[in-house]
Amino acid sequence: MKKLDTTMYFITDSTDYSEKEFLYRVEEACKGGVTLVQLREKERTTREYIALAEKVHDITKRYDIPLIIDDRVDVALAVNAEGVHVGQSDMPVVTARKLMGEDKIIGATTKTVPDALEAYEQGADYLGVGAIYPTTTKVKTVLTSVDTLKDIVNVVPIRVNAIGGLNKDNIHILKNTGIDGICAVSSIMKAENPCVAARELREAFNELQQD
Ligand code: TZP
Ligand code: MG
Repeated sequence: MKKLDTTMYFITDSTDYSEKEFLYRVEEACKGGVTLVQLREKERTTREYIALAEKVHDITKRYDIPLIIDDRVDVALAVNAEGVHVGQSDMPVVTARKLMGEDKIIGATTKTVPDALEAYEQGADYLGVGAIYPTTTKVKTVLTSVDTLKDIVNVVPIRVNAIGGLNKDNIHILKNTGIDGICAVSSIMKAENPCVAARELREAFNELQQD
């Protein structure tokens, strides 16, 4: 069985950090209880992406947290990461599944019900849906309404996470949407203390799920 808990899905952004500071922040987030880590690199060469992925994987393995590589099946395979995440302009889920095998985690970004259904049918294990709020992270995205998020949750049997501008003070908008977890970049990555930020965000989400 694949280990997959998307409750507190931390997506990295190494922009503006030295490698040492970046790896420190990733480890602090792991200590704070994130359940999944995605390495997201847009500017690095393949060689640099692999080198960094190996270092991040060394950390996540120590905390028994699956590592997902953004966009790149080759990099995921090269470092034996636990999974890959593909967007609408990346490799199709069905192709990623073929290359990665049944045991790896495959996630997809979807913003509409038809895209969500297609990703599910092609073998995705989870979906990321958003941006729910405007984001300061470098990404080509448009806002997705909470109603669309709910529609997606209702049509696919796989895990659905919300993404985009989420922090502990604004996730109340996700109450009763039926989502399985939240994805966050800045609110953990750029926090003064990523360990505390991860813990507080996870707790805020857990509370939202309870009452
Ligand atoms: N996809 C949709 S929004 C987003 C991605 C990768 C970025 C989310 O970053 P942040 O900093 O949590 O808003
Ligand atoms: Mg992508």
